[in-house]
Amino acid sequence: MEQEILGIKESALSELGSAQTREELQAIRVKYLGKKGELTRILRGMGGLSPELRPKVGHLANQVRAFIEEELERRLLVILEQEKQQRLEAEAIDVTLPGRTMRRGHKHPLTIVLEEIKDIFTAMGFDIAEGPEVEWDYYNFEALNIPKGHPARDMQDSFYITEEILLRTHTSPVQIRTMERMVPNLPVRIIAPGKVYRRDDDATHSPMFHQVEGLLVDRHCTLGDLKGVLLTFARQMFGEDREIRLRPSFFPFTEPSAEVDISCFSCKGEGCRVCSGTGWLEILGAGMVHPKVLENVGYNPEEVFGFAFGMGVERIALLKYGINDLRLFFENDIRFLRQF
Ligand code: 2U9
Repeated sequence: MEQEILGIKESALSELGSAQTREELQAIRVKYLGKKGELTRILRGMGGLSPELRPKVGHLANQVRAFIEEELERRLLVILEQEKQQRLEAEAIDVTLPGRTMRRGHKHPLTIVLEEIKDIFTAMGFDIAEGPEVEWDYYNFEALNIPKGHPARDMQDSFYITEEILLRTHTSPVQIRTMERMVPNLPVRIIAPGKVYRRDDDATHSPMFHQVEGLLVDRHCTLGDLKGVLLTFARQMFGEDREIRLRPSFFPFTEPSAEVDISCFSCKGEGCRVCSGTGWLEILGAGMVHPKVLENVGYNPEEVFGFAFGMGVERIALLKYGINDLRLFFENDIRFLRQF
């Protein structure tokens, strides 16, 4: 029996030596020390031994049991250490790998153009004025000499919140509000940049777009001053060799009114695809502020004169970058935006 116990010790020891996982260790524990394990079987069978042999064999069996338990514990520590090493190797950080470069963001093309426009006019002494995008019908239409029944007020053209409140269709109400605040102080010299809303949606119209409108009101102020300001703008924005021309037009809030063209920057006025062969590109509208508008805010139109102009930022950006569909500005396709 002693030989058998020593044999169990030997085979347990050799199995432990080759065990690689915690599961294998557990199987060994069950095989030798479990309820039906080999050593347990021997301890149970000791009843058949003579009283002289029993303590000796019992002592040996207990020694072997303790020995196997110790070896199991020792082997477990080795396996745990191996597992830890494997985990560390799997998660290892290779400090020699090149870093992942972070792509740097940049301004949206409309922001770039808007900031350029603002810079040009603030350099000429204009202040920047802002106002609400949800506006009273009075500020958006009535004060601007656009009476009830005017086609611009049609539900088809504007987004109405109530009968008296709508999304502003231009930034002109900002100029009305500014003049109301300033009267009788002069000069008023502001640009009003911002979002405006109209019921339009195609390749060259978006229901939301950006305008910059300008207004100068003073005691001495002529169409010549307007032309000088717009020529300065056209040259700084589209090149020093630009010319401008004014064509008669109509707006309810200016009189006289004009559409303003710049000489084509692509063909220098010769006529090409960009300017449809005309040599000119329409970039804004302008005029002398209508006497009714000056009167509405409390100036005396006999003593005070003003000029105003308005442009669509998207249109300026389309021309400047040679883009043919304004919806590209709002789709936020990174492949498009990345190019600016
Ligand atoms: C006040 C008085 C007059 C602003 C003006 C235009 C002409 C004009 C269009 C350009 C393209 C609108 O975005 S667009 O569709 N604007 O042609 N705007 S004069 O006149 C004003 C503004 C405020 C108190």
